[in-house]
Amino acid sequence: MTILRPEQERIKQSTREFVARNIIPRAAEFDRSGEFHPYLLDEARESKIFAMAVPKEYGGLDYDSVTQALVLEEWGYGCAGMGTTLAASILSMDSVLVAGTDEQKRRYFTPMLSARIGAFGLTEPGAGSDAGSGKTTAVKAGDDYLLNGSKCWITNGAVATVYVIYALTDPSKGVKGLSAFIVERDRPGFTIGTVDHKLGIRSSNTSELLLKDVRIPAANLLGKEGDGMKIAMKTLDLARPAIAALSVGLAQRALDECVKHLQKRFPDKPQPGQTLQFKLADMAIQVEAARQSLHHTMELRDSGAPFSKESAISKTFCSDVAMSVTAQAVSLMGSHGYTSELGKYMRDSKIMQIYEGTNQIQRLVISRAVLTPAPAAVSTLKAGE
Ligand code: COS
Repeated sequence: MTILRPEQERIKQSTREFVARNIIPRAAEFDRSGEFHPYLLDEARESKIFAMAVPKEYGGLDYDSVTQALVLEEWGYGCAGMGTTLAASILSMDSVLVAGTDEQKRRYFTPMLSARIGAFGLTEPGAGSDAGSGKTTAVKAGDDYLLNGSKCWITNGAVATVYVIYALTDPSKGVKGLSAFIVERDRPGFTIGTVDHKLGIRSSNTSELLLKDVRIPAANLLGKEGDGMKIAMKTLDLARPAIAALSVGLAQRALDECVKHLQKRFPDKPQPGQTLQFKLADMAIQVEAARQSLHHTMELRDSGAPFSKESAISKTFCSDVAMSVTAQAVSLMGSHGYTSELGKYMRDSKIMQIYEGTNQIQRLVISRAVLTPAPAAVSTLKAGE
């Protein structure tokens, strides 16, 4: 178990209270409706939690990485859909942290201080796992760029205020012609396409983005033309542990609900049979090992050491644990499991193995690191580098 500092303990406790008050009571209803509810943003405004990754100099909470993991675990415990809204907004901010100038950071982060959210637009119909093969273009037009194309499966797509959009400034160079841009929601020509209906995380929004001659100033380019793939990869290194944190929350919730159910069902039998005891123990081992893998990655991240491999390991391990523990919880509870909230945890867990890079892609990243240990996988890119 990670020994938390008093400040981390306090934040964990206050987040737990926030989640118990505002998230858990509405989770089933939002899951049923399958829609994002702005209610959450209203409730979160005062706490500034959507700015927990924003550095102090831009007015944010500037939480260290372990503390961010603690918060996201609690949100995942309450509702992984609402947790996804928070995690995806931070994902988009990570691109700006990686490559933004001071002015761009101020502009992008300010809305987060009042619980506005961002979205990260990399994926396209023909560019999912193969992130570098998108078709969206950004053509220079005087002092501006004109963006054309589409993005799909974008978390927060229809509900964000600001976006980081990846587009080709030089299609002839392939992945080396990819660039990253800040795009504000109210730019003419920027519209929302299909809103996806999902198996899980149904309280989060996932949408298609359509860009038709969207004009943005050159000042919205992050880094230099052609930096896009590197910015995206560094962003994903930073962001993948957030999925690990939601996964740990999901797995812990399923375990707790299982225990609660057993204690309620057999009130005169404080100890279930040994078969069940061993199953619960195995679930607890998985949850705790997953949490430790995540905290280790977060400590590395804050130390400035390379953490690309560990980021992929914790994302893969924690999401596999979430899938396994939530499915075991349903099995252990039988019909009760299948008809209760446990079903939601299992549905919510599946996406953890898919988004922000499928677990197959993570295994590719991990195996490359194992086969060719890098001297120093860079984790930050200075503006203009
Ligand atoms: N940090 C910094 N730079 C990185 C990097 C990292 N972690 N990983 C790769 N790069 C750089 C490489 O160094 C290379 O640049 P150079 O050619 O200048 O050396 C460039 O990025 C391309 O890397 P690579 O050749 O490894 O790219 P591949 O096409 O082989 O793809 C994978 C790499 C598959 C790992 C990548 O496409 C990927 O992560 N896909 C999943 C995308 C994803 O997670 N999507 C989810 C979106 S959010 S829901």
